[in-house]
Amino acid sequence: MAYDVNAAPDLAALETSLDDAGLKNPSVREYVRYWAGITGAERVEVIGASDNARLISESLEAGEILPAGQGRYYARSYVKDTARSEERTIVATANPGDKGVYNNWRPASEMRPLLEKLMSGASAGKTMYVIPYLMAPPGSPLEPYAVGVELTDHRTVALHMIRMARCGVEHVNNLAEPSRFVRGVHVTGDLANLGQGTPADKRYFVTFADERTILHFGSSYGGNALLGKIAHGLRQAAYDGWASGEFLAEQFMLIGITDKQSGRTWHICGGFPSASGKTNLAMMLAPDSLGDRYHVEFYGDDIAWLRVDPKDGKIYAINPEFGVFGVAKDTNEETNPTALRSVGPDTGVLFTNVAYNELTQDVWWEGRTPEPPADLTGWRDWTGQLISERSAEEQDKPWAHPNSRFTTSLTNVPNIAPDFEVRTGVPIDAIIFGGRTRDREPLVRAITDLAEGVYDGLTLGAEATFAAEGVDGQLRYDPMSMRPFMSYPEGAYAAHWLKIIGAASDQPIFAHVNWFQRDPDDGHFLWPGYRENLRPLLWLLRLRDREVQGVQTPVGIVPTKDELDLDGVDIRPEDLDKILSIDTDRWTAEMAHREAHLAQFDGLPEEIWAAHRRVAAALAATTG
Ligand code: OXD
Ligand code: MN
Repeated sequence: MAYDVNAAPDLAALETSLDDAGLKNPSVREYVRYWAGITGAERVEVIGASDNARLISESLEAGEILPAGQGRYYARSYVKDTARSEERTIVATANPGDKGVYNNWRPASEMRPLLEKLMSGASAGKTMYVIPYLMAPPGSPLEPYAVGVELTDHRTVALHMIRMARCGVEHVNNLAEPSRFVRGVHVTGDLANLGQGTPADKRYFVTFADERTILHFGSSYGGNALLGKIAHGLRQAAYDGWASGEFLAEQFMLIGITDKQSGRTWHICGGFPSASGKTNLAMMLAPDSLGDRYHVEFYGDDIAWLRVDPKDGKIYAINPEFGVFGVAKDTNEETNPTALRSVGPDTGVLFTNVAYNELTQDVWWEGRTPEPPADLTGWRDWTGQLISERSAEEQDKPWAHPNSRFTTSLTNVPNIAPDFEVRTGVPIDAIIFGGRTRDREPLVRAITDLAEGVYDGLTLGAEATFAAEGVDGQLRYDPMSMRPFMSYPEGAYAAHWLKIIGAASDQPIFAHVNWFQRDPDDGHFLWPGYRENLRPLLWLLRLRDREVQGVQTPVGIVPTKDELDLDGVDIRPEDLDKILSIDTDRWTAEMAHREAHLAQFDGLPEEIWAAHRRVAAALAATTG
């Protein structure tokens, strides 16, 4: 193999640095030694949350980040390295039976040497940061699956990790099984020479799921480089949850809703394909007219792990993350005031690829305010170009990258749930799915049958946004919003869902929600959205508690007009009728697409096909 373990520059210095950091776990030390040898990093530094201030100073000094007001920071990524790359993301195992439709499976025996070769000597001259982390509230029953160590040769990535995960040697020093941790190696590579998006693309983002090893080469963008989040928190954890038979790991938000009158709190988790408002929903506040009675609490906006506690038969969810890696675009006082508070002074927030004013240290992104700042002095776009020097043709280009981000810790979120770190997680009352769809999908339809709920998740999708993504009017299916993160075959995934949720004696209610129906003539949104989205959720919880009945339709139960609390909502009566009704013709057309979509998946459980046939038959019965 093209590496020499002894090439690590100074093995004695490496041992001293591990000793000084108090890193005692012998398996972690062995792992660090091995990869220091392969990557040829000049030095090794073990870091944790307590190193944040020092790393910030060093990064500012080196010009890797810039100050963005008091206790806020800003970084640009390389121009061709601004998003997750799904086509370069692979799940590799020893078992060809692990191949699914979406997981881009490859044999581990092929990928491992390839990655080791790419990483060989690729961190020469750099520091390799060793970041032990925990993707769970401390003491969680799922902790054995949550321990990891990321090695990264990029200091800004280390700063992101400190915000997004619980980091420090304490998470690996006293493991019952010292070798049981996820091994994640991130090597940035020579970004200017990786052929991103060309046939000669050299980037590889590989999860070796059966080895619990993640090797990512060729990016320093968060979604590819923060290995605790997506690669471990979703792909690896989904595989672990399936292999152990113990839990589900899903790209889900998680919230609590408290009725201040009764003191009761409900918890809802759910999946939404990207650009369907998941972060806004997770950070939602109660509308003014309901604020005296209800309080919405934030647990997480992107990942939930779900297990059943045999003691009480309830499903419990944790957010394994410690931060929010949110999309900046369109975040403003109306869409998400909570997010704005979470990135205020002294939050330590790290902005990526937004527009930056080098004189005032202000940041801006499209949708932050209706118009960009009028005075262009000092403003640079996300690529670093002065806005004032843009040519006539460049005038319309966005100032911020559409995928520009803010990275902030959960503790900065003003409505963070007081028990967000509770060991057990929180009991789940409802599981919801929702995509951005301009017609057909009503405001909310509730599903009380497990197989129909799972079927609904598997047929989740959002409308194609542009030609490349699909056919107009047809959904781009994104099962459970996990399409980019699926790590094992979809048929087995559906069976695992039925098994895990089926084991709960206290079943959650399922629902499909849609805030995005539009008037076909003038395009206006039929439902005001944002904070008002609490209303259909309250209806759903009342349905679960049998306080309302709703109306049974072929595709679920929808609220009657009277059951929805609409006090203070500005909505036209005809729009309300529309979002509470079922368009049978459009639904019937959709069923054919669903059938083709599900037929791709080998071994889909018969319960799911039966659910599909039940819905189809119910629709046929109403059309007569
Ligand atoms: C994503 C993210 O890419 O959460 O889904 O960043
Ligand atoms: Mn996500």
